[in-house]
Amino acid sequence: MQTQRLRIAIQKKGRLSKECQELLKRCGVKFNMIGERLVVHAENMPIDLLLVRDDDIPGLIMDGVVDLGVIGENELEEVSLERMARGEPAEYIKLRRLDFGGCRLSIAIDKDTEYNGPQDLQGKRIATTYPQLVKRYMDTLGVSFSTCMLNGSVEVAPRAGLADAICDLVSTGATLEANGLKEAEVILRSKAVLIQQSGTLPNEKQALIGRLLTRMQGVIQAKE
Ligand code: PRT
Ligand code: ZN
Repeated sequence: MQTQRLRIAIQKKGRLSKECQELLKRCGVKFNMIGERLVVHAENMPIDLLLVRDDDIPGLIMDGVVDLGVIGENELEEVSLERMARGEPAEYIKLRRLDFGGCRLSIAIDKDTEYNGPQDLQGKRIATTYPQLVKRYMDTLGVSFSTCMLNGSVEVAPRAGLADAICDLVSTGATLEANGLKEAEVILRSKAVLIQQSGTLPNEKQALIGRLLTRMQGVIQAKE
């Protein structure tokens, strides 16, 4: 389905949504978020915003369904590895890193357990929502392990006896501390990024993306 309007997928509700909407507004895109709409039309530019779960954004870009998307690098890289493993298209163009959504993906263990390096993780079971990123990291270290896939409550897995360690997103570290865990390895430092589908877009769309990027540059620099 072709449309002349530029389609941008953003997170509907969550840690990236507020700052993402603010950034677009500062770039001069006028829109009104009302109700539970999936698509919101910009009032002053040929742009449609698609409000979705963040998990869906990489796939929408890689399948060429939307033109642009804003997504955390952690999610983007996990989906990309997952799709490559399945032989599905996993291409995208990273337009720019943004100044929000910062966090790290870390392996954490019981705070009272001594830790001397990755070898201490040998043969351990690691609970995570990011099995591909964990595997990539552990493979480069040559450390074998097993996973326990959890889409939520990852931090309680060791206490619940489901796993020996976890690999989850950390920002302040308060969640780890509250669960008696400590960071052992940082496997990825992530921020929100603006990505574009890898297909060739009509000239007008590409020109509009160019204008948005120029404005974004100004907006982000002004904040620094
Ligand atoms: O509903 P939807 O699927 O769209 O949202 P979601 O629940 O999957 O994602 P959401 O909104 O929680 O996070 C979206 C993105 O924000 C993530 O993919 C990251 O790129 C980024 N981000 C930045 C974070 C954090 N910081 C973060 N701290 N995502 C999650 N957390 C969680 C973490 O999982 C842990 O539970 O916060 C807790 C740790 O925080 P601290 O401060 O206690 O260390
Ligand atoms: Zn999600």
